[in-house]
Amino acid sequence: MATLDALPGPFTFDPATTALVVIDMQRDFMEPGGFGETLGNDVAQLRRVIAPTAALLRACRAAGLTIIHTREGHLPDLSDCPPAKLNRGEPSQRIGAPGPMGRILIRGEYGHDIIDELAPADGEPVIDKPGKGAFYNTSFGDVLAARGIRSLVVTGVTTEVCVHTTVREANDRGYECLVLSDCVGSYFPEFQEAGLAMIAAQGGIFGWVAPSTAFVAALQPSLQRT
Ligand code: TIU
Repeated sequence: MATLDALPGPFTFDPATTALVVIDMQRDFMEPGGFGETLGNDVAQLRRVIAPTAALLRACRAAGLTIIHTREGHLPDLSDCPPAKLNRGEPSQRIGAPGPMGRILIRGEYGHDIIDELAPADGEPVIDKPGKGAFYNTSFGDVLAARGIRSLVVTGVTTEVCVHTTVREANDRGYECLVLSDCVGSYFPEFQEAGLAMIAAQGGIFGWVAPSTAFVAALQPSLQRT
């Protein structure tokens, strides 16, 4: 077992039953011309997440930790996109419309894939999800169960949308979730702060929060064993 200082208190985990989850680090959210920008967001807000997450991935791969990536997106015929999602708001381009990185938020398009800096390694599962949460209409729960995973170390974008939805879904299913504060990002600084505070408030109502350096330091003993 390993332990690190976190909010609201120490987070204890067994690396053998812990997975790093990297949520939706896709060009559609991170790069100009994608889904995030069509919603009116400044995608530059998310860039600071890339370097610490790349370092975290290196450490987790060296430690042999289970690593799972997710991508939000829809089938080319949009049959898995509810009208409530497709028609909401006044985006500059709707889901499925042609953009500079291919059709917006559509599986198989260049914009839908994960950014080069955080590309999945061979053998790391990539969960395609139609919603904000990683469990809804996906194999995520089965993948976790098959590997005996009990704890999730959660990273990715955006803090208050797909990260929060996934942590809430995971918490209700009995997983212990540690959210790494420097490896999650929001288009809104105030939502980043509130989103992290909401995880750890009330004695850890959804989970724990810590910087990635604290988690990597706690992994070091398992690195030395390998
Ligand atoms: N819009 C926004 O902040 N996020 C999303 O739509 N999806 C994810 O968070 N991945």
